[in-house]
Amino acid sequence: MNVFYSETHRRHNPPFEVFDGGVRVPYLENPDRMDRILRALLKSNWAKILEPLDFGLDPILAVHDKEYIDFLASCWVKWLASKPQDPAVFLPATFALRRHPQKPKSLLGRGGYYIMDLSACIVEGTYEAALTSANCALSAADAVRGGQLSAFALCRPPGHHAGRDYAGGYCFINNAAVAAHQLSTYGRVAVIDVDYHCGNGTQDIFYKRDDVLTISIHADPDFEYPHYSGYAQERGKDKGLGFHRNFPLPKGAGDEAYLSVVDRAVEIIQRCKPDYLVVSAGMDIYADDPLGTIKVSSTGIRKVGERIAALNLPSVIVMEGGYNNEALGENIVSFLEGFR
Ligand code: OKP
Ligand code: ZN
Repeated sequence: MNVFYSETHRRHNPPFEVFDGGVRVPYLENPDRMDRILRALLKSNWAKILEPLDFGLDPILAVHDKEYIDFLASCWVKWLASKPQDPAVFLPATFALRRHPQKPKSLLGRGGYYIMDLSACIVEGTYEAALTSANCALSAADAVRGGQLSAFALCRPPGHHAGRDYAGGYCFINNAAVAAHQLSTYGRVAVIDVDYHCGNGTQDIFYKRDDVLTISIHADPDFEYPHYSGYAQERGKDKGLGFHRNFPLPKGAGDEAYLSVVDRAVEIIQRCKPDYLVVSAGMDIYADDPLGTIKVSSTGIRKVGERIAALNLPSVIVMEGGYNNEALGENIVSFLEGFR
């Protein structure tokens, strides 16, 4: 299986994120995650690691707002120029309520407009890393478009929380959405998101579209991040009505509960008869994940991969979350086994 990966992700390495209550903790979405995954892939003997191609900004601007991307591109230089007391990371301390339409021009005003939370820290290399991450997804889409049955985009930073014009939850550019939109120019696409957290950005981006079916299985947002989307009654809008599904799960859901929801999602995808599949593969459903509360075992993760792979669709698998670094490599390799 072709795996698209670049070392550029290392340029995005924030020294901390801020948890509830204002506590600074070491950044969970760290470069070591990729090292663990690479090590496991190399051991597997079937992964072919390739550099992504550069697809330029057009496919990114097809799903993201131009002013938002400009903000990501210019944020760091403006932040340093503003002579902040602690320049370590750019993080706003105010957040816009989008029901008010104002978009201020100041850097911190824009930050609070475009950033959803205190885990989407911007540092010097964030933009470059996010662009390269999206290029990994586009390269995988290109491989699948070119006739490969599957390809893995080893993306970092992840993407599924990023919407058309916002960053959040370690995500800046929505890699899966960029790939899905690209593939939608050739046929119908389904996106299945098995990250522990709701893929709110992907949901938002395709919410009014009937050519990209989106499904997310995740912890109930009533208690879990991202809190404001991912409820079962959200099913798309206008022409897109019926083309989005959420499957919220309670704390403690195990293999059996999780797999039965995967089966339902697989049926919905089959009924839609897509030409391509994009999988947002977050491994934080794992029982011992430090952010997760649902309890899928490593064997369960393998079965999730197998059941999705059984759709037998040309598939782009995109790396999302997963924070138990010890187990991350083996979990994603087990997940991918079904697809090769
Ligand atoms: C990204 B991905 C809550 C802190 C939440 C953001 C989590 C982002 C997860 N106490 N921090 O979906 O794995
Ligand atoms: Zn997650």
